[in-house]
Amino acid sequence: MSLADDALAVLRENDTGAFVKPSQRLYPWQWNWDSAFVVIGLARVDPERARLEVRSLLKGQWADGMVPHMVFHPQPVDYQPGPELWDSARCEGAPSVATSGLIAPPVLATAVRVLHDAAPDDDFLAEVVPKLDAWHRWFHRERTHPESGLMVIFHGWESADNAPRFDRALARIEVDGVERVERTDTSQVAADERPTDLEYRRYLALVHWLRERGYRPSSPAEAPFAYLDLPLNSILAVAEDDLAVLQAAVGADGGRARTAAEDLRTALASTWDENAGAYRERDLHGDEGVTDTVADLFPLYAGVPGEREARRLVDEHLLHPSRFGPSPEAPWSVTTVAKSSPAFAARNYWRGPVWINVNWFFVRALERYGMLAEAATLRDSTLALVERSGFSEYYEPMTGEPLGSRVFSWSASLTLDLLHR
Ligand code: 9WN
Repeated sequence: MSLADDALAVLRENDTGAFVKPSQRLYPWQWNWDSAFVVIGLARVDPERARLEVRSLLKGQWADGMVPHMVFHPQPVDYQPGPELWDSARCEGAPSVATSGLIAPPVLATAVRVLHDAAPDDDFLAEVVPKLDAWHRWFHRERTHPESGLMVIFHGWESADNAPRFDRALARIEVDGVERVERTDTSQVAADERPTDLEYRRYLALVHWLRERGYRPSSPAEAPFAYLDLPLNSILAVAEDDLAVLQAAVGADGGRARTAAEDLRTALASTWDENAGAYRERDLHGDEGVTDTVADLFPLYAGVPGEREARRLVDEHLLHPSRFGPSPEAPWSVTTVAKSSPAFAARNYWRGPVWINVNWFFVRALERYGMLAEAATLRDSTLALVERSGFSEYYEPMTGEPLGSRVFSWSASLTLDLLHR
């Protein structure tokens, strides 16, 4: 069987009929950006199935436009914390299917654009474009930090869970009252590859706080965790570009989305740190700074840097052997934390390992800047990694060893896309 056949077999295996689970047992519900990545992989091989994936995710859309990070389509599965944690039925405007109350980086409009380019379907587009527009409007209404113009996240689960850039913000979260933590993940994956129990207690304390407010804090100042996350903002900028193209395809006005994308790029550009040659994130209750995580490089995906800044980001960070790039001791890149950072942990989740979706974002980023040789090298090494270690959730950068879930949908799905590039 070819790599493409193997990848497709993973998606078939994880398919519940209505949605593709991120992985069979570790993640048995529908997750937002996972499904968007699935759509990207299926766009060329099974567009009809890809359309169903989009429709299933949009069943979780709230009346105010939010498309939550998890949708709990009824099915008998063992996963904690499950729908009871969120209790979405109590919230005004929640859909009939149970969902979480948080969001994920909004990849869906980009996925629908890939699908539309591969297999246009006007009726489908007319159905989903207004929903995507409502979702994007939700961001600007509910999550704008007025001073910077960037979107705020209220939980690490809205971006990269236990990335070291959130450590200080999370350390401030009181965990009183969250004594027992029910979690199924560590019965399936080695505990040292996952967030710690203390981190989980903080995640749950934050969910409890948000749930009491219907997941709508009155302001970022009030929220215990409020963070200007560069990946989410960069992904939204690209999604707005893609939405504008889709709107043009259905004869709708793409003006709002185009302006929003430009405004986000301007806001992202102002976080550039000339000394570091990278972008700065901001914890709204703490410091701002370059975090030594791959987040600092994400504006490249959205086309924010000029040629000179882009070259610095790539040469001094993305591909630099002591930073995020390949080196003789650690040939597998892109690491999620710089290898020169004291926080780098080769096996732990978002604290160092290589993730296929991160590589996919940077292949696109390099292509966007015309750095085609660099893009091809990263693409080829990413495909070599899955060829050697399977469609794992993440990988050890020194050995390429598979970590986390071993049959992970977005790794399979984005492999299908990378094979086409
Ligand atoms: C919590 C499903 C999801 C991804 C996230 C990833 C992880 C869950 C977890 O798995 O999050 O939502 O258990 O940590 O961080 O990006 O969508 O694959």
